[in-house]
Amino acid sequence: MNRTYILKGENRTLSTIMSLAQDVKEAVAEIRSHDEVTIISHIDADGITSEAILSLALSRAGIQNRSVFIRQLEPLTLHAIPDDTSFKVFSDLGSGQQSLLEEKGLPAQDVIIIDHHVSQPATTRYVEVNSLHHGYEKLSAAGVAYLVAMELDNKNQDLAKLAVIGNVGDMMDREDLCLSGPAREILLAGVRYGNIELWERDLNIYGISTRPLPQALAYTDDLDIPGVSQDLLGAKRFLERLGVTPDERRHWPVWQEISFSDKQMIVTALVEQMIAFSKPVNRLFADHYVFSDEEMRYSPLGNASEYATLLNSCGRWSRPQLGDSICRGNRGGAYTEAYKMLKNHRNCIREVLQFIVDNGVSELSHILYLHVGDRFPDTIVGIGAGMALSRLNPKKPLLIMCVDQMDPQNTKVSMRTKPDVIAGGVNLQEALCETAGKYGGSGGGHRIAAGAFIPKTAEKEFVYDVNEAIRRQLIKAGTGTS
Ligand SMILES: [Mn+2]
Repeated sequence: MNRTYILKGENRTLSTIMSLAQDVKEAVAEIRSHDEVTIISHIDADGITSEAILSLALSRAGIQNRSVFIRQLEPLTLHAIPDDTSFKVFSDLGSGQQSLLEEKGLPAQDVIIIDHHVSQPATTRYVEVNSLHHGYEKLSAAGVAYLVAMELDNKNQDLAKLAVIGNVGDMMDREDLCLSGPAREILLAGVRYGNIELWERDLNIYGISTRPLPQALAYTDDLDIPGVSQDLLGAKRFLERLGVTPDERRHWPVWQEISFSDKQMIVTALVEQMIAFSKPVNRLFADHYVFSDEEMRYSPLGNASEYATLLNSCGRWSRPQLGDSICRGNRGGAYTEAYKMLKNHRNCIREVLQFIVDNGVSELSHILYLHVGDRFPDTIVGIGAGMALSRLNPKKPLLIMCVDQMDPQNTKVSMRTKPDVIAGGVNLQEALCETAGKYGGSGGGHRIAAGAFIPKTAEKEFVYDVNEAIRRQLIKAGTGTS
């Protein structure tokens, strides 16, 4: 709850992470032997930061490189991978689609995959540097990319900031409310370098740099504060009672500019309020990663989670290069453009969320589901689903379907759930992959958030089968009933 620069764990270094370090070392030796590299990366915040880290590190090492961003590695996007002699580095994608790389005719010696998604090996044995293979579930592709960059040259420590943004963008901090394991080591490297401030055990709200405090308090999904959560007027009254008020232009302060003593007062009042209503306070505190090197006030670049949202909005709206340009330090025109994307993105997510809340979801024994048709771009439906979770039955994963814009004969499926559901034995990635495969579709992702494409005609049975798959998972884990 203070601006602390915690350096605990200083005695542990990245080199203690032996097996992963070995893979990184071998990958870097391979990369070094090529003088022309193509980076193929994903369009979300983790993909964009991974690409920026790799590209900057390669350029600094004098290795010529170019980048290609793709929405998803699938048969339709394979053509984006250039048919040239350059060495191909896949980042934040590739592990789960190795058979496609094989189909594309890429030989094993021309490829390295830097990823953290579940691996689906093909006959061709591609080299992967994948954090999951070493038991790190909370290290995203940008984290692995940073390890690669540091192995190339330990002067790349400034890039830890981008790695933190990528990890936060992929929610690696959400379960524990802080980055942990190697991702935390990377964070601490950035703190030592000096472009990251660690605000430990601060208030767990989203939007500390740009969101007026009443909004931030009322609409943070993670919290359930009686009289404040989901109640903007209530949040304003709560703050006013404490003497925290808008200025003469009726602008409320943002959390980042509140004084330490006011922060303490607000947090104390929140704790009292929650305890009075017997609400658990275990998710009231979270670490924030603040970027004091960003000079603009009220800028979404001021902290890792808002920075990640800005990058996501560039990617989701087909401008990943714009996000990349921001990561490389460009501001000015690039920033103005990216900020416009962010505004648009936020409005659209709000609409998805409102649609879900207004229309309600259907409920099966083990999941909730909804079809949103073609109302929203399929790239943001999953984000809306994640945000809707806290307003629905938190015990059941949410499955949302929408029309696949690339091919309306297909349906895009997004599933999201909460950490305690995962702790109970649920694995969305497994459930979707296995069920989609049955209908000739494909899936991928993580235990807590996953997606799939299926033929439109299979929708109805698919939903029931996923419900079954989740039921089986719970039984297997001994936490479910038949
Ligand atoms: Mn990722």
